[in-house]
Amino acid sequence: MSQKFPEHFLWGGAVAAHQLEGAYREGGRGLSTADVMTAGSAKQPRIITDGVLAGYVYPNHQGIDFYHRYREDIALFREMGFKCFRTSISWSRIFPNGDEEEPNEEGLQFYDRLFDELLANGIQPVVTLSHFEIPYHLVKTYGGFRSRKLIGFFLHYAETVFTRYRDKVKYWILFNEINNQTDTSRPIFAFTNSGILFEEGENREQVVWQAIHHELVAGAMAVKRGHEINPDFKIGCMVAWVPIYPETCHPADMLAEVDRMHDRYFFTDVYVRGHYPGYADSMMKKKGVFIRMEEGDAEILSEGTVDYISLSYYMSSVVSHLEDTDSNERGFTGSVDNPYLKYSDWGWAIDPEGLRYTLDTLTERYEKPIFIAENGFGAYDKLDEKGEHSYAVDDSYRINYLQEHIRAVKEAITEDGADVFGFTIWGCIDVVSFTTGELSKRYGMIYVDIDDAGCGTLARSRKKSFYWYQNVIRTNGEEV
Ligand code: BGP
Repeated sequence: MSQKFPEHFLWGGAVAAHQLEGAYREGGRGLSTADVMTAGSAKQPRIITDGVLAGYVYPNHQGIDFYHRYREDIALFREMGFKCFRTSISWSRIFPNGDEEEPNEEGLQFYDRLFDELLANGIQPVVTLSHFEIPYHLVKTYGGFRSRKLIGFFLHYAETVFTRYRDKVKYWILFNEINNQTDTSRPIFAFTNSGILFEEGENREQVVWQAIHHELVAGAMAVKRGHEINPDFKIGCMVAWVPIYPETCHPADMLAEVDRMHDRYFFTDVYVRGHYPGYADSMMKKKGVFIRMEEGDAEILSEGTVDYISLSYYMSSVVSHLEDTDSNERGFTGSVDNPYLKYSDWGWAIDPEGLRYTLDTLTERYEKPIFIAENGFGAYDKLDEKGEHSYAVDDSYRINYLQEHIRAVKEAITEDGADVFGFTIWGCIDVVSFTTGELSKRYGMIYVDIDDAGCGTLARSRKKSFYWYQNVIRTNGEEV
């Protein structure tokens, strides 16, 4: 087994349209779910307002103005040596309301320009169809994916962009972190995953899991249609992978871990194997859920299995059969402390071995190619005002985090036989944080001069990690 990363390993960076494009009302774009979420913080959850209201700060409206500055940013990605760049298409740029027949040509032209610029710089686009933003009209008129009608709207959108970019984009991702919404205690997840606003007193589990079924069907139909449009397409599912450890070796903790992991494995089981897993019935019963399936859904799932698994990895978490906590201090609701790990300022466990464990367990379960669509370290970066260095920020802490995680990926590949074909650092340029709406929760190797109130010059500057990652890519992971 080679001791190296594969020769054409796709090193790169990842972002999402709503977290950096800005220009939220330009080019014919319609309102999306991302546009009605206010700024928040590590302690203050974001508010979902009914439309865009005066007196609130909506950080996604401006993002970092990538819509107008993408050429400058792509030049910086090229300088780092990116082989690929993961972003998403803003669905409401293509279908402003989401239920139109005809697409918005201006929106299609923006992504033509963006993908052309990437390809001209030797960078492969990796494109997510739905990354936490659904046309707001679909939320207000149909209730988002709680309505089965969204399957048709999503498929029409997918067909449109698959056809338009069939010769520019090879790698596609369906729904970003489709599993987040299983945590129904945090409404932001159902809203951004499925465009669902919970109603007073309704059974949230029932609503969410029915929407999940619609998304699984829509995703499988999109995979099948995508392969008809271009047989070379590689289309993947995407799950937020937070491996769960049992708090002790008590057998009940182990069973609690198996139970909690079903909220992750369920998605890859369906998307990779093409059918609901054996534990689905008892899992749904325990949640008080009854999935309404239609004639033909089972076939659709079996005919639309994905080409690869993509995932985000930031942290691991711990479950105990004793603790019925619903605190999400540890990043994920119901997690308890791991005394062997350190935590970020946002309570996310720092666990590079957890990434190797994740890649190993997914490989052993599916033997499918894996793309690491997100891994990164959010931190309050400090500008080096004295200008003593060639870089604007000394983010050695981010380099350390990424070094350890890239080494874990290398071990999974070279020691454990994992077939990982790409790694994109989340927030390769500072963007709007999804969970908090902060710009000050920075992930980038590129610093952007903008603060949480949206004030700043938007000037870009290189951090220390910019030069570190440039060398990692240059040596194909030999020097990490
Ligand atoms: C994942 C999302 C990304 C990004 C990332 C970092 O959940 O897929 O869109 O937001 O987390 O999280 P945050 O931005 O909340 O710090």
